[in-house]
Amino acid sequence: MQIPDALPFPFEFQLPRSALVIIDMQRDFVEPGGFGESLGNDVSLLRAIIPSCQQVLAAWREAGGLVVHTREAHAPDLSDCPPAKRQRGNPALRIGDPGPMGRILVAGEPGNAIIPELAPRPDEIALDKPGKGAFHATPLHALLQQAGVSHLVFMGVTTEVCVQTSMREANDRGYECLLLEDCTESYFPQFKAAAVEMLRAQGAIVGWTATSAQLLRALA
Ligand code: TIU
Repeated sequence: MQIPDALPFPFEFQLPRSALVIIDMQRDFVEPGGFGESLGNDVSLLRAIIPSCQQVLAAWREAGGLVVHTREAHAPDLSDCPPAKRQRGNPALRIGDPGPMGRILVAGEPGNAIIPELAPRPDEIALDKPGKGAFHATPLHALLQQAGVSHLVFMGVTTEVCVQTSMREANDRGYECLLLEDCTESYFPQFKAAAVEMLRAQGAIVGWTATSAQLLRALA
């Protein structure tokens, strides 16, 4: 398969060796009352990508591709949350504090769940990750290696934080990475624009970008 109009040049992939990686589309970031809003952000911006993410997820499932969902989530005793991460800045709510949707960024709490629109199926990989990147302190690399995956298609939030970190981690581990531009969003549009440009700069130094329509054409 090929996305001929991917940037900065065509992206070639084989579905059996590819995975769709959906980063942190969880209530904490996408719905009011969660961690994202506690950092002072307008979460409505992020909700705008849900329909295009749903379309891609449906097409990827239909084609039989591997799907990975991640959640930024900590153990209830916060043993996997470095004090530096918990204490940084002056947020209204810190990781582990009780919020309107349960404890902020704690595994198993209502706010930590992936939004119902993109809920994982039982046969899909759903990973809790304590870091911004999906490879830090998770079995993701081992699971992908076991499945023979070499190419990753990314969606999710936020573009310049968890998505970009995960793509850089993946790139350093030898994966060919593609970001779907209209399936990722930031609380800061200028940060999204900059992240998209820098990832594909210098001859795809981190990876490629494409639109969901371009990927859907390749899958059709
Ligand atoms: N998932 C993710 O991006 N976590 C963040 O903390 N993002 C922010 O933009 N804060």
